[in-house]
Amino acid sequence: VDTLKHKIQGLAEKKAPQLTALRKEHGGKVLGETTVGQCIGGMRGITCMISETSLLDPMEGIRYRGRTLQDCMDQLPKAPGSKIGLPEASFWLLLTDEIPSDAEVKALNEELHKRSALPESVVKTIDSLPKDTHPMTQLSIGLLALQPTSEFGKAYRSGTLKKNEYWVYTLEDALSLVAKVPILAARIFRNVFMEGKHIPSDPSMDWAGNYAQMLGVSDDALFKDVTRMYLMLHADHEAGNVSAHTTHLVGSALSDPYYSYAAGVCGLAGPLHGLANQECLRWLKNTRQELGGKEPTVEVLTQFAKDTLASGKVIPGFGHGVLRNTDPRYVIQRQFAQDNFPNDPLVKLAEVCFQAIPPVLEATGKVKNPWPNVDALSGTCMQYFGLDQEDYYTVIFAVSRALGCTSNLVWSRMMGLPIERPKSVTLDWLSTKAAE
Ligand code: FAM
Repeated sequence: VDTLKHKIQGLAEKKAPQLTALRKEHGGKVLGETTVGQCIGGMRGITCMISETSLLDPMEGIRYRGRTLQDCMDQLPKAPGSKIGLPEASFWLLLTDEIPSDAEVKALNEELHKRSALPESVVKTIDSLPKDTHPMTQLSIGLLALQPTSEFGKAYRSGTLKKNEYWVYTLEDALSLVAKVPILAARIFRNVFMEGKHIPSDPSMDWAGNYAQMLGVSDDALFKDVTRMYLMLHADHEAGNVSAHTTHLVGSALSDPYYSYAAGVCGLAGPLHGLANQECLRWLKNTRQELGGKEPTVEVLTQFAKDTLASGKVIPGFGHGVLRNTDPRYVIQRQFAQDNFPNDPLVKLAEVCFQAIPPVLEATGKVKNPWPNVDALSGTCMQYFGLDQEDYYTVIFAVSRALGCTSNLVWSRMMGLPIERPKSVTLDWLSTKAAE
């Protein structure tokens, strides 16, 4: 942890003059105007937040500290025999702006294993939940049940915590939360879908490989790789999406990382955000069922897509609030599926969807991004290995997004970002303004 702290501290010292100059000399610089449409339309596109960990380009997709996801796949350390950049290595990158060495990732994994045990009280809370409680609800409850272990919370209550140390205690909680979230998530899976038969954590395994092993759905080494890929690709996506923004907002009140990320998980549970991967697999499986044994053709899928829109529903897995191109997270998952299981029926169906759905969405004239997003293939890859419990998919997303959300909390505290307080207005106020 000391190496990690030292690197974060060093990066902060390097960035400090830039932050000070922006605060002191450029505070009045206008970045753009806010329109009535943005006020009513979900603040879309309003430039008003800082996040150092990642930046989203509408055409190119996300960059983690300036690296594309393909850079991360190529450059991040990998597990033995694997081609996938490790997610815990991306966590190090998000925190330090450095690609970690194999030795640094090994040390990080050892540190995470040391912090991974769940307190008995948390195990009892999770095991007591009704089995039909949605896995995302269980995860959020589990994170709140962990809140009493918060180092930040304890230090803050002690009254001795100095402002320039907030980031240190936030990092402590970030490491412990990231260490525990796969263990918690695997316990929920085994409780709900495998009669509570648990697989122990394996300290010899990497973070994501251990999670895959604890889910216990497949001994295929590729399942560990698809989990590693999934957890690296979903880690961070700028700070304005619902889960990242919620975590950041709650953290801005100095609620500790457990409160903050439990709130972020509640946002991720929304059908228009993280739950879309579950909805997308459902849509594909329903479509396959209605097709009977018939080969999916572009024509047939075009009609299915039109029927979905006509029923007033969205087509999950397509579209995005910021992206205006095919999501690179989709492109990398698609390559993995084509390389490893191109003939899986749902993979083949998803391929036809990729051809059929964008033109249908484009034809509506209102969809700003008709292309597939991160959710269009994620469930399909997981079900190939037997993880076909759709209700669980967003939990896997949440395990990954803990990396980006908690590294952002560390940097928000490091930069001394204050409590967030945007202004709301009434319709009458807006109408008066509009009439000016
Ligand atoms: N299917 C049907 N209609 C869609 C659509 C889709 N995939 N994507 C956008 N639209 C509609 C949208 O509902 C809106 O219609 P109304 O004006 O009638 O309300 C119109 O097109 C304009 O929307 P937009 O500006 O293009 O998109 P938004 O920025 O409002 O919304 C999404 C972005 C992601 C919420 C939207 O594309 C959507 O609902 N997609 C389907 C659900 C999904 O896949 N969500 C996961 C997104 C993913 F990135 C994630 O966060 N995991």
